[in-house]
This record gives sequence, C-alpha cells and structure tokens, in this order.
Amino acid sequence: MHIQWYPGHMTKAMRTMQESLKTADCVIYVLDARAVLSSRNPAFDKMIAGMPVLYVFNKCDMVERADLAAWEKYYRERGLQCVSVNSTSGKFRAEVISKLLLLNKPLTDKYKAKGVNKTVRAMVAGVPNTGKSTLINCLCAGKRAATGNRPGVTRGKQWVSLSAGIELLDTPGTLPPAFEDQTRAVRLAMIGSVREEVLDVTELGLEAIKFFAMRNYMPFAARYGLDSLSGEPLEIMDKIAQKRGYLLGRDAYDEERAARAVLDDLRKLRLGKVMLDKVEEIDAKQS
Ligand SMILES: Nc1nc2c(ncn2[C@@H]2O[C@H](COP(=O)(O)OP(=O)(O)OP(=O)(O)O)[C@@H](O)[C@H]2O)c(=O)[nH]1
Ligand SMILES: [Mg+2]
Repeated sequence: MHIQWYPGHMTKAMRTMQESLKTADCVIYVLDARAVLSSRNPAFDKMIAGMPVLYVFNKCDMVERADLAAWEKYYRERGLQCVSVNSTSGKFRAEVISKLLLLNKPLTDKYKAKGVNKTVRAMVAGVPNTGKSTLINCLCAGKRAATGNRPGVTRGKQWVSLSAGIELLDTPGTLPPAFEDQTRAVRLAMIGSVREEVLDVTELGLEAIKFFAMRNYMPFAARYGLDSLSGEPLEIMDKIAQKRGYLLGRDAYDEERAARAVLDDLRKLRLGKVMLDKVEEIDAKQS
C-alpha cells in the first residue's frame, strides 16, 4: 500500500504555524504514545529547531507503562523534555504545567529580573488526532477547544489563556509533506491520524495484520480464534472473515469488513495495549 496525502489546507496550515511560531515562546509537541516515532513530523521538527520543546506522549493509557518508559528514557538521555499524559484525565494537569513552566524558566527569570511577569506562550502542535485539543481542555480544566476522534477537527487558530501565566495556541494537525517512510505512514493510519477517505481500508487492514504477524503478537491470534499468525496476511484476513461469518455471497470473504474489525479492535484496545513504535527499532535502523 502507498499512502500519499497532502491536501492544500495542510500547506496552508504549515504556513500559518510558521507565522504563529514567531509569537510563541515554546512548543508543546503532542505525540501519540502508541507511535512516538511515527507521529513526529520531520518538516515541523525543522521548523521548531532551537526552540524549547515539551514533548507530550499523549494517550499514555493506550500503551503499557514499561513500553513508554523506554521512550521517556530515550528522550531524557538526549536532553529532551518529555511527559507521558492521558489528556482525558485531569490527573496529569499539574505535572504538565510544572514541566512547561520549568522549560520556560530561563525566559521568565530574565523578565523577572526586569520586574516583568512574562506570560508563557506555547504552541500546541502535532499530527492529526493525537489529542492536542483534548490536552488544552485538560490543562484549562474545562471544555474550550473542539475535539473529536477523527483527524482534522481543529482548523483555525485558537489561543487559550491559562490562569497559571500560560497561553496556549491550538493548531490543526499536520502531516509530513510526503510520506517517504511508508512504515511511518501506515502506523499513522493505524492510529487514525490519516483521513479514511484517502485510504484503502482493506489494504490498511492487511498492513495491520502484517504488523501483528511480524511481532508474532498472540493476543491478536487469540481474539480471532487463530492457531498461529503464519501465512500470508490475506490468508489471515480471510480466516478472520470466515470465523466471523463476514461473507460476500456464497464463497467470497468480505475482506473490507474484516479489515474494519481489525482496525476498530486495535483502536479500541480490544487487542490489548499495543505499542506500535519501539525504541529498539531505531537502534536496529541505526546499527
Ligand atoms: N484514550 C485517550 N484518548 C484521548 C486522549 N487524548 C485525546 N484522546 C481522544 O483522541 C481523539 C482526538 O482528540 P483531539 O483532541 O480532537 O485531537 P487533535 O490532536 O486536536 O486532533 P486534530 O485537531 O484533528 O488534529 C478524541 O476522541 C479524544 O477523546 C488520551 O490521552 N487518551
Ligand atoms: Mg484539535
């Protein structure tokens, strides 16, 4: 499968972000905890080079604690500030705010020396559907920014004031200009950051099956009553369709329906807490 998606509004969004960055002191970079690597946008990384960044591993409730701890260690060893968050819970609010203030301390101290209380302006950015607006609502302890479980909910610009001397700018999710790395593209699609209209759902389902087979992830086999994950992805998909009774006519399988079931199960945690990007994969690539 080859995912290629870069609609006009994305170019515009990137340009708007470049403009907004001029008035921002720092960036809150919201990554999906399931895909810490794939949800980085290299074009955006370039844009924010040199700025203070707080990396938020959001949706931490969707992965195992130990898997995410490996990413936290990886980031911290590189001197990067990160925090794991479940934005749908208020529990993480204080930690994020204190990390944000700490990140900006050199700046606020400089102003304080001149007798000025500087408001910290943070731009909240990330690929679509990572939970940027939900995080803002969580930090503001109230519903202010529009959210929804599909990519592309936030379109315009929205600055939100926090009582703690912080202002947040919500931005629309932006994808890398071209998906050079198809593994990354597939994983973004698996977590729901790519609009379904531009995807072949059956193909994506096959990619998901390929992923689980590669990991030999037995909870996947268990969910669909399969003995093993060996064989071609299409054979596995047909077995799932057969077990579920997803048929088209008398002897054809409804592969799209099987694909939808797999993707839905993955996104709703019915396959367990699946970490798509593992730190070891970077090491493997580099060695
Ligand atoms: N489980 C879980 N779900 C979350 C979390 N944060 C956000 N969500 C859900 O993820 C979906 C997307 O959230 P949004 O806040 O709209 O995401 P966004 O990044 O603003 O999306 P765009 O504006 O489309 O780029 C919603 O269904 C949220 O409820 C989290 O920490 N854990
Ligand atoms: Mg949003």
